[in-house]
Amino acid sequence: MANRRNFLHTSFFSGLGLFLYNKRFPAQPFSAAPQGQPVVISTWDAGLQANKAAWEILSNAGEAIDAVEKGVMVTEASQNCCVGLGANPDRDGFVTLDASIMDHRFNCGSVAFLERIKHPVSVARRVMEKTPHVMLVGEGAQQFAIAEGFTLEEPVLSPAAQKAYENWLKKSTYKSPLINVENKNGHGPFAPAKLEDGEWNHDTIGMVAMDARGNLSGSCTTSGAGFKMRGRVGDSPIIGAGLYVDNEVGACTATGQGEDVIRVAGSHAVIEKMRLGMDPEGACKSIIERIVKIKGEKVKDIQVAFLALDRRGRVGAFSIHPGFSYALRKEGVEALVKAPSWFL
Ligand code: SD4
Repeated sequence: MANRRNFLHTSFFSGLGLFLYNKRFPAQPFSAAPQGQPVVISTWDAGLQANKAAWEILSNAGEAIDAVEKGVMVTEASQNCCVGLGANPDRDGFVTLDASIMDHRFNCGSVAFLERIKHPVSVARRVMEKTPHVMLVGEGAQQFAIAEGFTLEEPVLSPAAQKAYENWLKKSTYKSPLINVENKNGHGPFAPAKLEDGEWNHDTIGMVAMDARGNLSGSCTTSGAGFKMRGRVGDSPIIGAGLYVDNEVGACTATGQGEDVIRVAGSHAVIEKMRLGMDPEGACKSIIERIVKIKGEKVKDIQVAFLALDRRGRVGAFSIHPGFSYALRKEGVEALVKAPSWFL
């Protein structure tokens, strides 16, 4: 039973505990960036539409975590491009989806090899918010989604994905396809001409944003590399590879050949460069150079791009090959920006 002496004893030590706790974990461990200037960036042309949805939230004093979820949901629901249930299938014809999300407090969630769910990014958010885990995969992720009220849907390939798959089946060459590279006619990633020839293979949206409070968040969602082996998982759902957020420093997302992003823990590596003082473009460039060095001759066969935002609201990107563009939205600006690249 508690008596006064015990109470004093307890309160003294719990007071001391609080003091020590506060010393070790300062009251504001997640310091905010300059306030009032929201910004959102996302990969590829599809980012323009996605940014619109994100901007609705950011420009109304909403939170970055809501913006990056709602933003990429637009792309997931779209039948016109290559993310979500209408996207390129694996080599056996199954659409399998990967997604991740991360907020300004190192909370993160992801799903991989998820089938028949329209909005994998929202399942990733539920993993983050409702489970003690970071990542759920395959059947388990699907079971969790159903338990959370998501409904199972049959994938309906977009006409472009259907055609690309049929073309691919003619040769069925199983090697990692060259992805996300501008074709010689200068078509962008969603140009039908490129999709129709079955070579084009772009399947991801990554988004990072800062809200009016100066908090950062990010999301990434994909059907992965088209015509991949069944069960293959790329960088997009791997925290630190396809996505990373550190509110003290910045946020980064990746697109392109996932295996080569994972190899260097790409998005985390970019953040660490920014922590050392590099601006976002310089940091993205330096990790692209690391990949170029690792890959040697083979670098001509892969595309990787990083897109980053720092806590001051500066943005930057860099890719291996030309052709990577990102969508930018902030007060008074709505643009598709062509990123610099290692090959000219
Ligand atoms: C993956 N990084 O699964 C993704 C693919 C991608 O545009 O970005 N496609 O490897």
